[in-house]
Amino acid sequence: ARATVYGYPRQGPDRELKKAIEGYWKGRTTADDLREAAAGLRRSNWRHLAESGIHEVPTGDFSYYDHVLDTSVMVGAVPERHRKAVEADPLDGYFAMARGTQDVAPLEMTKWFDTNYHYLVPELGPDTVFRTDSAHQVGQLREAIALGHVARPVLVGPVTYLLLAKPAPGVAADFEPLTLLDRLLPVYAEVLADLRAAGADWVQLDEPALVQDRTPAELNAAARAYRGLGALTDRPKLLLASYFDRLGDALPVLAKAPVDGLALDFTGAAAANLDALAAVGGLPGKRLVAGVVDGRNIWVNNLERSLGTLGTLLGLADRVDVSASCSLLHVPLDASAERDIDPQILRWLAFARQKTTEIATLAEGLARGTDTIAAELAANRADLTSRAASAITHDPAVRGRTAAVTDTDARRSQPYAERATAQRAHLGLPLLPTTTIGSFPQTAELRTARADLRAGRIDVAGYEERIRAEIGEVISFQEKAGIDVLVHGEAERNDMVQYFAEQLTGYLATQHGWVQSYGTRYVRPPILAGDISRPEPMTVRWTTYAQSLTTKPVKGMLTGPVTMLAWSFVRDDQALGDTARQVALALRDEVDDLESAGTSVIQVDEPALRETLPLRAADRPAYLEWATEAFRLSTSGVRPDTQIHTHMCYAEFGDIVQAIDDLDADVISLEAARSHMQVARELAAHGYPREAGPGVYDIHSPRVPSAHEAAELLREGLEAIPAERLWVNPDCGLKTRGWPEVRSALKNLVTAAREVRSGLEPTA
Ligand code: THG
Ligand code: ZN
Repeated sequence: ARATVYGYPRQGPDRELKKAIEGYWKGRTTADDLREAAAGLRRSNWRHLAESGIHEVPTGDFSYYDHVLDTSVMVGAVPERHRKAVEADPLDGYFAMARGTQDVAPLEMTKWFDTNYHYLVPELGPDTVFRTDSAHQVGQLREAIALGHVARPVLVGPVTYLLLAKPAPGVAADFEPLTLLDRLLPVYAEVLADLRAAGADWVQLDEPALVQDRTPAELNAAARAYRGLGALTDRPKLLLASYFDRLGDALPVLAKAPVDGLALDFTGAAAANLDALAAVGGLPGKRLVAGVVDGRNIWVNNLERSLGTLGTLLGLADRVDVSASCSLLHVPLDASAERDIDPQILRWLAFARQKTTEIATLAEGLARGTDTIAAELAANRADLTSRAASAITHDPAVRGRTAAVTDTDARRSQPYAERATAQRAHLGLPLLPTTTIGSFPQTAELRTARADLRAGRIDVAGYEERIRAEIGEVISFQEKAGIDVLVHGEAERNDMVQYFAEQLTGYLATQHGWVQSYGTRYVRPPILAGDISRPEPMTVRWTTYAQSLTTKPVKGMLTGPVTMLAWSFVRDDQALGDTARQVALALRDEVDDLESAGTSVIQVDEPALRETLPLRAADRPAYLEWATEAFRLSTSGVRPDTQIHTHMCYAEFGDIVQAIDDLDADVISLEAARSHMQVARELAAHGYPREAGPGVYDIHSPRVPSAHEAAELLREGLEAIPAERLWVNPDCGLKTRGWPEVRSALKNLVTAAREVRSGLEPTA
């Protein structure tokens, strides 16, 4: 058995790649500097892989920005608007496709399946002419071979590539990119021939799109694609890979394809691939790469269980190799770099480097017998036992409390209509009340203050003084601007998930656990390691300080339980719904404390509610059930006259309107400016009964909307939502914007609200 992986974190131990690329963008370094830095990172990644016992290393997975964008370049799918830039300079043209320029918009970006990685969406149409450019793939392969590695190029497969694409601008919205398959396959055939000529024995084609619900026509297209590629004579051996879920109906199709091997995920729900593979009679005469080490979580593998799976698989294929379930792109690089995590807990964690060692150990055990890895198995058993028996993962107080939760706990004490009356009387807001989503610009001074605190240049008291000063400015600006429901501005928070994770028991933050979100942007997802509790209030101090400065209501601001899970690494030893419930109860205490401290409006954001939706429709109702329950559990402990807000962004919400309704929040603010209030019409069509603030200021752009423009959007909103239930707010938080834009935009927004208000008949 051999050990392999499909991809590796690109950034380097100290995010050297981010620095190299951003330095090039700023004109501080040359293209050659960038190429050299990138080659150095690849060289060191391959060496690490080989030294930890990986026999076959991946190539082509390394990217300056995104591997789907690399695939678009490989097949010549450059949008018309970027062609000039690409012809003038391929590297700058590549970055123009990724980020846009002064004159042209970038490709759209969206989530890579249900991970937190974002890819650039290919734009295709009936006139797309594909053209082969195998330089990226061939270049990396040659480098690895020259360094003495056994290398396997990894490519996005043609079916997944087309299924991830969307119609180019100007192309009919119902155009199906998959209809281009027969034109695309010859390009893949040329790339395969080029890779073989460059020395590839095997090439991996990734088809994760086949783990989603697929129509018979789409499955037929996949079958046709691999019949075609399999029939080529001038080609390397083909390894057809899938991951992120079980294959379902696609498994028999792939098992029959005339390729030389399959790479299958056997972790989590994808463990169902095992029985499905047995049911089709296995893969006689073929290679099976078994993804038994979870490539998306950060927990040590259960080596004995994996060996059991591998043993079963030995009877089902000609040859069985060992891998992670998917590319290691989705986990941080190295747990041993963490200095602030309790050493006992650190032993439970496996980042990319630790996972490659696990894979190598499993391959060794499979090839030479488990005696050869007896020491590793004993250590692994001890780590698993320590985790299972730990007081951190089993807090009786938390367990007792979650077990005692009843349906009543997750329901407000009064129906919405009665709450709305009480809230109107309590808050006394005008028609079309104005508010913001929560954050105000994160200024250079705030970042400096945080850096000063970390470096010990200022103490906690000095830091908090700076935060209070900022809150004072934010409150005073909002009062002058005439906003009705104020916020404190979140000066004290960097990343909101990290901010709460740092204050909750059972949650770990990392120092170096960076994971690529998109391009050169990274996040450090915290780790839900144990049972979650809240030792003391987290936000009350800042909210009450802000409230002490004004007579207008100040909104309390929290991140909801579903988003806390979605943007963290979650436990694999209990159901997600159980973890969500623990987080929900901790947040519920915070909500109740805010209310007791005099906060009448409390917002609990759930921007990730839509993005965590399971890949397969059959799994969605159960998810939405626990997700909406967790939200209600966190917000239902308040009085009827306390107003609960929520906020969502980054997605289209048409298909989860029922779930939004089930949250039973009194007010929801949503991203809507770019889509001209589309979401307001979707809420109206559903009969959404509560208050809503579809955004009238697109904060993802530096453009400041005029008062007239905002008023036009408001009037569009009024066609769907009656004035008594319509709020006026931006699309999202303002932390990424600059103060000058924010000042003008919010003034215009208030002017628009007043203008539209004055044209309405007084109602109440
Ligand atoms: N927090 C967390 N996860 C997230 C988001 C978040 N996942 C989804 C979405 N939001 C991702 N969006 C971004 C936006 C900006 C950045 C990263 C992800 C970003 N990162 C800084 C960088 O790479 O330079 C580093 C930020 C830091 O220092 O913490 O700009 O909001 N958890
Ligand atoms: Zn938002």
